[in-house]
Amino acid sequence: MDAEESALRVCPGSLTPEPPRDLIAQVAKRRRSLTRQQYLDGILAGDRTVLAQAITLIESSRAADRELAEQIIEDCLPYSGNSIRVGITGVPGAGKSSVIEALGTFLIEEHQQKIAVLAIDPSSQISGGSILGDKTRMQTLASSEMAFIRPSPSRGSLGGVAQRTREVMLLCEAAGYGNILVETVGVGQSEIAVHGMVDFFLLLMLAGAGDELQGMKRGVMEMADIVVVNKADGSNLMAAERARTDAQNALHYFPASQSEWTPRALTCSAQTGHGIPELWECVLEYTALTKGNGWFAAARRDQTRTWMHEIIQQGLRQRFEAHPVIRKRMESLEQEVVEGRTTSFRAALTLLEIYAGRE
Ligand SMILES: Nc1nc2c(ncn2[C@@H]2O[C@H](COP(=O)(O)OP(=O)(O)O)[C@@H](O)[C@H]2O)c(=O)[nH]1
Ligand SMILES: [Mg+2]
Repeated sequence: MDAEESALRVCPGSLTPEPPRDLIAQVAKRRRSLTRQQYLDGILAGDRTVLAQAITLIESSRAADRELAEQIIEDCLPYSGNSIRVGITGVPGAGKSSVIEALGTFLIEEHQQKIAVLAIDPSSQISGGSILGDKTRMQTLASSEMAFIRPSPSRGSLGGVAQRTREVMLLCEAAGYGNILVETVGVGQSEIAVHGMVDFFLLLMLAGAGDELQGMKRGVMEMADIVVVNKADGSNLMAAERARTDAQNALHYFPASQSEWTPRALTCSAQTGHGIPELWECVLEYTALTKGNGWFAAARRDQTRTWMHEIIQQGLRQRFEAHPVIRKRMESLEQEVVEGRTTSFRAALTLLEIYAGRE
């Protein structure tokens, strides 16, 4: 029994009258956390347990965890970037998780490549996470040594969740995952967040599910490098092919991308595996083209610049909202605005001046 264990086994009736609670907590904590170097070594060795622990630090709201997380990210940075980052969007039920399962299994079995699956799901804050749904859809991947699946953090704003996912992506790359798939639900801003962190963006659609609902009209299609109509199997085969032709026609209306890539429409079935190799072939073709013409690297540089500005904005907002005087004045000024005693502009300016220390 070592010193730590004996500390944990202090029992009533011993010389210590009270169980040393803080000592127990400290010991428990020390057992969990590794040193900065141990984290880096573990991640570089591809240790999934260490990787998962590091991600927990990234997602933690404790200042000390955050600080260690920043250090780990910094240490991993020189080893990151060597991957293909693919974003997958589509309405709930389109089959994103199933396609990821099929694609991931294909990559592992046919190409012996490692794959990491991350998710951004703002709705998980309400539903408590889509973890279960996803894990049951990804059974083969979940049990494979070559795959790492991490569901969406269930706390924080979309901006915060997106930032964490970007950081997680870097750690996964350092851990040797050459293929990163980021799944997002087809609602609102999350697609834009995912588009801003991946190299290749895939829109998964269903035949006959209503184009409007599926993002044709919401500009999501304009972001897509590939549109894939899923569930092209059984009696749905013809309908899927028609939907593919429609999507292909719709893609023609968008202006040519600077990447020189012409977006395509395909069909696939996560169930039969139809179209999965072709889908991946498309990703590889895109990568070869854009690495050749410089777009791949330029887009990533752009993303890191935008990311920096987003972190600044988030930080400013947090500091502003946490400022004690602002908190005090916010409510009364809001009231004045609502009652028409002052303008929104004047009230906002007053708060900004207070924050800048000029009032
Ligand atoms: N017939 C058929 N069903 C599928 C296919 N892909 C997914 N599904 C089913 O569609 C439902 C939703 O799939 P899921 O992967 O959870 O969709 P997600 O919400 O987009 O992640 C599940 O019941 C799947 O079994 C497919 O290719 N063919
Ligand atoms: Mg899913």
